[in-house]
Amino acid sequence: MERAVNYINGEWVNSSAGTYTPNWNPATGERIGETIQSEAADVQRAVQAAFEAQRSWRLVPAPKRAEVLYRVASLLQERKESLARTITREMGKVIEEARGEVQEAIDMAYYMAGEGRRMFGDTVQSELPDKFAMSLRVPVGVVGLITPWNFPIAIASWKSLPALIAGNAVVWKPASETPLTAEGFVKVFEDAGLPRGLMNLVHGSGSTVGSAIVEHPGIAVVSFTGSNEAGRAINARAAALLKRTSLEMGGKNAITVLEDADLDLAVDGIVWSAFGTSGQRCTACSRVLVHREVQKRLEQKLVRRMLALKLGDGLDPSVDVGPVINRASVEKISECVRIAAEEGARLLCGGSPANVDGLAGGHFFQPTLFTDATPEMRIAQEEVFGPVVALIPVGSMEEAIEVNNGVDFGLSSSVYTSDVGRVFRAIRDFDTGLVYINAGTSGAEIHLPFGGTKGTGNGHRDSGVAALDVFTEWKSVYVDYSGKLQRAQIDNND
Ligand code: UN1
Repeated sequence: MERAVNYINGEWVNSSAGTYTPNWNPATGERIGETIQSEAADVQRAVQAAFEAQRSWRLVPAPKRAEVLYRVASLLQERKESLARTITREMGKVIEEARGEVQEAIDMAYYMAGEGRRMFGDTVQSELPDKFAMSLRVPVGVVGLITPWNFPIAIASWKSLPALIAGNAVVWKPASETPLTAEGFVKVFEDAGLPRGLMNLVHGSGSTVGSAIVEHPGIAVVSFTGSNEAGRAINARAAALLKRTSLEMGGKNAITVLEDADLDLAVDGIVWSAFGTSGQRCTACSRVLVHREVQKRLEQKLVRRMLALKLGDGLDPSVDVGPVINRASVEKISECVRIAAEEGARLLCGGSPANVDGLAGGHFFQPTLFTDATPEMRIAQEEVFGPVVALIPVGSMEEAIEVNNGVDFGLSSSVYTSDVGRVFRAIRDFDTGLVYINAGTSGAEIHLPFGGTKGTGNGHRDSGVAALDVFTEWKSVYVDYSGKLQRAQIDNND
């Protein structure tokens, strides 16, 4: 049995509580191992170590910090297969997607290593003669990262790598469902020679460890991806402490399929975005806004494709859709389906928990399709986080834009059309942080900012160069070489 412990100041250590919780494989129901549960005192130790380590790390030139990140990238590459298998065992996504997720972290490591030789500031003209003005990025100090189980390595990489290249130290609380994946990720930093104390891992619950991270005065910034309730609570508490937070939360992402769309291409995009990772992505498509003229044809094509999807253990390469994370998730999805039917959406496919031969202990849900949903139904408004999609008929591009934007979230949207004018209208009018044209709602690339509007977040972005904005402060510098007192905003000839 594998036991996951904390990593503080370069050492694998037990917590002060010394209690453990079990960790399960969602495809088989088997117990994988157990995870140490920590307390505020463990967070305190991690922050202390991070604080000490950051004092030297901030003085290391960023191109030198980058050398560690290049080694992180190549070790991730070497360990890609074993890390991917750990992801699949712990959270269930199919192995091909798990490999893709590790690739995201590899890409992020190379990208942020490259940032070590840029990290641009600005030199600007002073309004006074013989005076030089510039602005530069400086690290914030110690950052707290709280990450989810659905992308246990990719999301951790979006946050930790920009934090480190910018000269910060990290205290990380990974999701309780994916402790061994977190351990594997941290071992990469250890083996890459990251100085001790810069990357600290503290396992435990959100209410204990997460809260301690948010509360700790030594943590300057908290970057969180996860549920809306947790994100809002973090935001409220951090605001009272004048602490910066970067929050990425839910989505209710729609794919619009207009009457001039390539329907087969649209079906490919819907199936990938709605059922990839069993719908457990914040970028998952859970609404399809279909033009009435093509509704019937799209329904038929979708159902045909969905019935061919194979459910099972993600480690089996012939499986298309893995389990959902746990029993409670199966129950929550069942409840969403029940409410959708009660509110009048018409079930076309799936709709129930699934049994997979030989995997009696697994948590599976059939890929599920509703049609004739209306925009105000709960199935069209609330995030499901499972393999469920609702078709909403629309009569025009204008109506699609309105419905697309008529939800509390603003992460991702997509349109399938062959009309270039509609393409640019979608780019202009979809009010989401990500917009896709003739592609599904998922599949963001790491060198572009990732995040959303409205209830999805609080205006910050993960990944892309925008991530540096989360983990740095701007310092504005003026060098006066005139040899006399020059006063800005005042006429110095007076
Ligand atoms: C998430 O679901 O939290 O764009 C992240 C995508 C992936 C990342 C998803 N690259 O779907």
